[in-house]
Amino acid sequence: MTRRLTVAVFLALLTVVFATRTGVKAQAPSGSVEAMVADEKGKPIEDAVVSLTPPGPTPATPPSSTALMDQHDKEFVPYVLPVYVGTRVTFPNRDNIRHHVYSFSSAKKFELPLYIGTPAAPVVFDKPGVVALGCNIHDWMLAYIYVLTTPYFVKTAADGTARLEGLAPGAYEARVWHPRLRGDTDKTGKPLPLAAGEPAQVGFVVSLKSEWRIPRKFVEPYRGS
Ligand SMILES: [Cu+2]
Repeated sequence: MTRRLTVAVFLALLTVVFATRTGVKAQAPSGSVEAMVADEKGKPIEDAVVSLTPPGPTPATPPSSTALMDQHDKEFVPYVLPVYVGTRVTFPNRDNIRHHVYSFSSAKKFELPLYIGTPAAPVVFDKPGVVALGCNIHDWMLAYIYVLTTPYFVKTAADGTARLEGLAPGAYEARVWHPRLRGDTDKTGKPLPLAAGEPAQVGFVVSLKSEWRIPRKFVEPYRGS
């Protein structure tokens, strides 16, 4: 083979390799899911977490980004924060009074003693499960961090819907969780085959326990700060 021919063959091969790589990247097939969560009467349920367990292993590395659980106007924001196991969460206090955040939940027992501003170190949620948050000063403050074993999840909006995009096609299993879910999340599992193109649709009809929270209006006049 002449030198010129060798170079030509090499260049041609390189082009093929590049084209294939670029093509794969540009056309990587990805699937999406449209979820809907409602109660038995068809009323949409907000703050439900729909999660998808992939057919293969989930990424082992914890996410590098830090999630936020704010305290604003003496409430936790958001009310429900779903995170992938290993996620760091910071608890910035946007109020000009002190909060004392704690949890007694077995998935993460911790406390951030009275503070203003952002605590120096985030809290790492390294065990799956439900972590109920409270504040020692303001009894009505309540929120949940839901620690998942899959990075594929989404929270429903006020209309009960949620959309998850950019998933590799495959045979997933979908589940739903809500702080007041009656029953076990594991029993809500249903197969969800995902193909590229048209979004897959999944619906959950769930029953919620009635809510009991310490009414803020009765407590606040006496313990306002
Ligand atoms: Cu507080």
